[in-house]
Amino acid sequence: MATLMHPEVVTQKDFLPLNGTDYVEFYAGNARQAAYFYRLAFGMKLVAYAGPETGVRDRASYVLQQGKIRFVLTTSLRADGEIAEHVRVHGDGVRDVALWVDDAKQAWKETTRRGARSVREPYELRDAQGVVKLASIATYGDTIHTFVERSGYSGVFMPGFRTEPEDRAARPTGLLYVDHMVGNVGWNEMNRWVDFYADAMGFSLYQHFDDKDISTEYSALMSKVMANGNGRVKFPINEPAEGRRKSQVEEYLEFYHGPGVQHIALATDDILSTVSKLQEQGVGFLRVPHSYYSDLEKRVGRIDEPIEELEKLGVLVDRDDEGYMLQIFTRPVEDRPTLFYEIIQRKGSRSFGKGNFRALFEAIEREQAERGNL
Ligand code: TYF
Ligand code: FE
Repeated sequence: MATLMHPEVVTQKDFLPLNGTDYVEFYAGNARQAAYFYRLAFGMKLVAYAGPETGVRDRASYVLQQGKIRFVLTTSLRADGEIAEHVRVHGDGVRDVALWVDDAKQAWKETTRRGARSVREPYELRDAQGVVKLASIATYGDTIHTFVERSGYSGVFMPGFRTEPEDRAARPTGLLYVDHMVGNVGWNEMNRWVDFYADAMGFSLYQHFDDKDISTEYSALMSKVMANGNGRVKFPINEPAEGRRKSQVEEYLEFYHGPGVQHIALATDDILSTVSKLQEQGVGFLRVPHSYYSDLEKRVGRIDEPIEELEKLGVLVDRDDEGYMLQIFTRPVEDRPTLFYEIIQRKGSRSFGKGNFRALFEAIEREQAERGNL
């Protein structure tokens, strides 16, 4: 059974108030080319840059933005060091899920006091546009959370970055904000990380799925969705479960060499338009069989979108007692079968697509089999 919790009934004071996701930082082997992919395929605009030209000697970082979504792509300019090592072990991947707070020092104090491991003590960056205060803690694998306090900072991103001229190459696709970001963790580690988000960060259980919700003929996983007090930040945590063959989470762990961010769900308010553009711009999506669409109306009832349009694009639909939602998943966006994206449009529903798990996971397994990893 999937269980739905209502965080707004919790009345205790939130010791870690979050305004939302501030940025997602990726470490990449070639950030300039990765940025080009996100600009032309996903439609994010290059807004800021830091590197040798701005006085940074060891790295280059590209800041991309669309709606409230902000990605930072960082590459190492050296053979060794934390960035190069991250890329050597994991390939390109998410290093930092940064969270926007009103008080970074307080966020760091409250979380480390409750058992979070500090990665960087509170510090400040300053330029003519003002000050940004930061501090970082560790989460699963080599992933971190940086707390970002922007107290009136008026620059485009952060001190140390130069503003880029209007990006005319980017091809916007209508993506608006990060809906959720999913972590894959190791065997039997889900509850440990659920406890971390509850104890150290004050999150609560929002929904959970057991291996019966999520098992296909072959493979299985378990998932719990943790959400912060105001529900703006949602982190599902997956672990592999024993099945007949290798689960998608195991494949991820093998190729990423440990826990890490599995998928980032990006919200749109017009999924048909967004997904059409993404497909025209070369983004590859998973496909489910025709039978999914012949059964759809029976399963979810009447919806605004024509079913032929949904089928043409491969968009999936799920309904709960509050409304419905539409979602679709990209293929992995790298050579390693690690990170992928979800495009999601919510029409009242808080679902994560439980009704689609079977069709979706079978589609993932067909691709796993093509890679020889099932
Ligand atoms: O975020 C979620 O929970 C949904 C479902 O490997 C999901 O998007 C869960 C695991 C997975 C792919 C999708
Ligand atoms: Fe998701």
